[in-house]
Amino acid sequence: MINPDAHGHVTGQSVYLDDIPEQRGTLHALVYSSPIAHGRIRGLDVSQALAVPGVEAVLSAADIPGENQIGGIVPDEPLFAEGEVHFAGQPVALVVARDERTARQALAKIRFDVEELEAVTDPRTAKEKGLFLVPPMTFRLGDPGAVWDECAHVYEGRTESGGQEHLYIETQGAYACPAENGCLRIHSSTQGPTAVQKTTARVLGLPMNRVEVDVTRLGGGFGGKEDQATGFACMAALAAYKLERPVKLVLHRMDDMKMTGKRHPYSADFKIGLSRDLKILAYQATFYQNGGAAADLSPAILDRSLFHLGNAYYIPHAEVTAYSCKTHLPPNTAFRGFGGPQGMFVIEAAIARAAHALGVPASKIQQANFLQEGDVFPYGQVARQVRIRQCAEAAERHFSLHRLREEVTAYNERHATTKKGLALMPICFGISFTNTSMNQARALVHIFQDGSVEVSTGAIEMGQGVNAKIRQVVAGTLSVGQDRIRLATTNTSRVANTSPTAASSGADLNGKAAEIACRNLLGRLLAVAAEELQADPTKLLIKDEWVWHGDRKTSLGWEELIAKAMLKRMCLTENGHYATPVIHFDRRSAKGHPFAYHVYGLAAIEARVDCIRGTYTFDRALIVHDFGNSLNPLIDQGQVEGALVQGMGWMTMEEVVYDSQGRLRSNSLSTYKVPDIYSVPREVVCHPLEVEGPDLAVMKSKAVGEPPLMYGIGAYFALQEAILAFNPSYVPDFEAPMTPEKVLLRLYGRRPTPAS
Ligand code: MTE
Ligand code: LUZ
Ligand code: MOS
Repeated sequence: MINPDAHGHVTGQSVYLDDIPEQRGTLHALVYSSPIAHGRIRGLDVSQALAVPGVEAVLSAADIPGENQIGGIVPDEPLFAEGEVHFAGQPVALVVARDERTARQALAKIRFDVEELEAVTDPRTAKEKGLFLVPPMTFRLGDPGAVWDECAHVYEGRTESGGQEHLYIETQGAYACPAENGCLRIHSSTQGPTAVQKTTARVLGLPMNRVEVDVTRLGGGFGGKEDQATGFACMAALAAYKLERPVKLVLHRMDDMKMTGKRHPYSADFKIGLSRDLKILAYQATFYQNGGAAADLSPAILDRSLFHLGNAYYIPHAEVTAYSCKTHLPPNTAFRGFGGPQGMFVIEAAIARAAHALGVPASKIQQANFLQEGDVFPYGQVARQVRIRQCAEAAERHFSLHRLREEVTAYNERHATTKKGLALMPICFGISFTNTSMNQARALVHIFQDGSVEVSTGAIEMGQGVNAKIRQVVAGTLSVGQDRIRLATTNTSRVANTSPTAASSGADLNGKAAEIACRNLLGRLLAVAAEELQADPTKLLIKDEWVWHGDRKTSLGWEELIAKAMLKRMCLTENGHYATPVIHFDRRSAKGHPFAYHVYGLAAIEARVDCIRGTYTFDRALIVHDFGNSLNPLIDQGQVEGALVQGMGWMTMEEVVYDSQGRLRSNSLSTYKVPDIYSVPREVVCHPLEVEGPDLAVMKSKAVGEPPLMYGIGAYFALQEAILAFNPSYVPDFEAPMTPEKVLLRLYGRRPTPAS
């Protein structure tokens, strides 16, 4: 189960986009982007830039032979600004030169004349002005309006959750090379090679068959390259196509931070009603999504926030409306969790609000409302194989949560200036693209004459280990050694019409497709073996590279079998196609069965606050996670750890700041703080829940990429508990991230800031 990438990563031999050997004559491109957030373009003068020796071209909207349009869901995003600019960092032109230094010199000589217009950066302001990316969406179950009177307790409140920079180690980039007959070959650091192919074809006015996209691996994506890699690939392709030269475009870190969208900040209002015995009877909320200047993936992210409005709880009467607000910020985009975390933060805040008012631990309300078998989600799907209670029981068993709580209380009694807080964070995350049509994949498997195997799928390796998992699936299905199997690059000419590697479903969809291809190959190979051995094919099987007849080993080994199949002119190549069965969803009624299954888990997060400084550390993250039958426990453990810390970063320290004119102030790593080794909880323990996984997960191994990010939400509430232990007059508020500055203010006041 060794990750095939491990050796290359450790020795530095793994090839990322910027490591691809350059063809002779390669040109380098840099993006000129808008310095202001909103304005009318009066003129673009590139003559001085063009005059710099070594500059080959400066391209802008007027140079586009096809459509100046890259919007994936809604056609509302130009590749290069035309008429107006809508965010600071919006691409206006592309400088192409013999090297990057020359391009940078020329960039400074571009004269861009814009008349500045008012910028809207706040989603509630956008809503008041009627600025939306798409119409609002509502999910409704029962009728909360009719049951408020029956509730023993009703609380209202407001939440804010902030943006998050993806900070993939490899920045956005592409390398486009002209090929014969007006074709292009593009290397792109993208999660969605088909989107790159399709959009490049649209921008250049070419059929898709003239554009080939190839991806070896990404140095991280985290959702930031699901959609936003496309524009940069189109720019490199445009230049390569126009100049008939290879063109490379790789963003510098600060340019990447400035030009690309991030996790969507959400503002929300909630109202929650509980019965005397702490059952949530009703929940109503309004979400204001800060979408930025173009739709990008915002509509799908908005939907996923609604799908996760109730997290792991059953709420009989729920109604949430979500607005996708258009602001003059870079278009916000997919980020691990895809709107789910934003929706879940609101229900957790509502529970914390109620718990504080009632003087009970939040965990009591959480546990009283866990989903049970057969409960219905607000979107109509009936919950099956519900695991949240089992996770909570296992957590109690492994970690003695009761004793932990007593220890925290005892610690707080003994310590005057440091205080601990403990919070539980249950998760329930739906697996499948909520747009049903995207849940399909293909795999192309070649068995070569010597018995070695090459596998191509639509999956993108971005550090999450999808290639290792697919290799295991193929090795397991064919029952041959893993060292016989090689994963090819992801290439649109080998596997076409792919969905992006996203929604945590890369291994499920592509792994299932590979499994289908291998089963078909196996059937044909066993027919060959049956003929060769004069045996009944239904009695034959391949085990550890050998043909077996029942439990008797035959004389036929893998390599000989392949050679025989070749002689008999049998096809040693197979294309597997998988489309997730069962799922469907009707957006108009907002009902259906959108998810193949759900992933469950529970984390206990323990924080320790220095009440003099407002600084904090996390002492423990104790997790029970539902992996199903994990294909690769080491990789999955890594996914849990990485996602946990990424989620904690979002909730506690990563602060995306734009000024009132829509310019990014947190534009480098000196002003944007991400988790480092000291931010990681001192003790991270993750026990797998020991239950069988579902059939719709690849080899019953559940998707793992995104769900554990939401454990990080517990960090916010753990800090809140610690603050309350020091300052009982603090009224819990919900304005993430809970930075040390905010902690300090809350340690010494009832109401931390006038704004909240
Ligand atoms: N892990 C690493 N190391 N790097 C990444 O970019 N992306 C995450 C997750 N884990 C990511 C990662 C996101 S946002 C998703 S959707 C999944 O991986 C995608 O891969 P999968 O579908 O194969 O799980
Ligand atoms: N992308 C998408 C996603 O297009 N649809 C989804 O449902 C989704 N979910 C998570 C991450 N990316
Ligand atoms: Mo992940 S946000 O689905 O790329």
